Amino acid sequence: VSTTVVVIGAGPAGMTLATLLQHSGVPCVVLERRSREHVAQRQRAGIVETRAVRMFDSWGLADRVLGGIPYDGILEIRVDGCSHLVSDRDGSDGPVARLCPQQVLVQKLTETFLEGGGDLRFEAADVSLHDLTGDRATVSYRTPDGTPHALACDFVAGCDGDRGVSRTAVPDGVLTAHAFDHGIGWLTVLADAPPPAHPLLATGPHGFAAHFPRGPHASRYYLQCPPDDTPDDWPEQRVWDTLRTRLGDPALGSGPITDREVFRLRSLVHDPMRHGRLFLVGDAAHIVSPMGGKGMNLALYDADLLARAVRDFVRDGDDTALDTYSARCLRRVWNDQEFSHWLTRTLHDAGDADPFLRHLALARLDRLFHSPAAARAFAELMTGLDPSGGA
Ligand code: RFL
Repeated sequence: VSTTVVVIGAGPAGMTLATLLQHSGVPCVVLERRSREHVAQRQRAGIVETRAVRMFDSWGLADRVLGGIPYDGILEIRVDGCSHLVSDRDGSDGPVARLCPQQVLVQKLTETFLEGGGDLRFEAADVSLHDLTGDRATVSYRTPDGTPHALACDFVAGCDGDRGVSRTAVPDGVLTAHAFDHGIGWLTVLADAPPPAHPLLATGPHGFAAHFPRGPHASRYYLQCPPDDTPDDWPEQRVWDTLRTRLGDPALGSGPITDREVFRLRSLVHDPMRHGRLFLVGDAAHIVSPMGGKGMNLALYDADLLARAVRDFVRDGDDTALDTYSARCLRRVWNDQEFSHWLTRTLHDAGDADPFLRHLALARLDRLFHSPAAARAFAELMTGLDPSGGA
């Protein structure tokens, strides 16, 4: 059996790529390790940024795959209990960002792909990649009953996240991993509790906290904590008490907690994002710490570039965009890594860092709140649009 592209992973990267390939008339097969139900309820990101909305719009797919409501672009930053509003409005025309939880985007992409006759195989076990530098690659896997299968293809898209198999199929020494550990832990909590008026980031002497909308009656919260804490260190009452203190809001509404985990803030970039017929897409190639909300949005950007590159090759025999895929993606990845790192440092240093670093961070925030030029630069980074006009 053969196809043009085997897509490994049915998360945001894989389902965006598969849907765009289908839209371009390029045959593909998606292999996903987990069940459809499992993938459809995995909650992480909450905002599809302006650039990504315009990307789907350029394919005529924005209304089909993006539920949710337009995001008014306002972000609240609370410093020592004092509120400041910043905006992502950068003066450009076109559709704006949407409040669209990651699982809703994945569900809608999956529906769109399947309704279009797409070939999506859930619960594919033991996926492995072969002949990545040969004339044709092969991807083998097993169905849930253990039956082995193999798919020959022109290209493999590794959309299987940071812990997938695609990247491990690349021989040692081919990829360089640039890794950074911020030395910061975050407790993240999902709760059926009232969302904030605007996404909210708060910093102060008690540390960092954040509150994001995740639907009309749901919220995600973040609390800075020692990186080695476990969720058991954070019983419900401690979570709500600490949020009320750090957000400076004694009246903060609570609700049943539906998920709670602790993770380390880390950043990782693999360079290049290609090996022979294998292209790495999204988290399989790079991890961005969650501050700034870039991880999922970068995955969508990679998928768009790869879909266009494969389409050019299949339709016109033009491999230029395949050859420049990695460099074009990485330019955007480093830009967003820098934004995420800047915001992470600024909001944590403005909290409980040593006094010199604290004053530097407060000066950066003061500039953001009072300089139109600084606010404009921030808006540009939030929308994700490329001011140089590049894709
Ligand atoms: P995913 O979402 O990890 O999907 C990978 C898919 O591949 C499957 N898979 C395999 N399939 C077949 N064979 C194998 N061997 C396989 N191994 C894995 C998996 O089951 C899965 O279905 O990667 P993708 O598509 O690249 O998407 C990346 C995003 O999920 C990620 O960047 C974001 O969630 C990051 N992120 C956020 N991004 C934002 O843009 N804004 C946010 O507000 C935001 N919040 C977050 C986040 C990540 C978080 N975590 C994970 C720490 C909040 C949190 C808590």
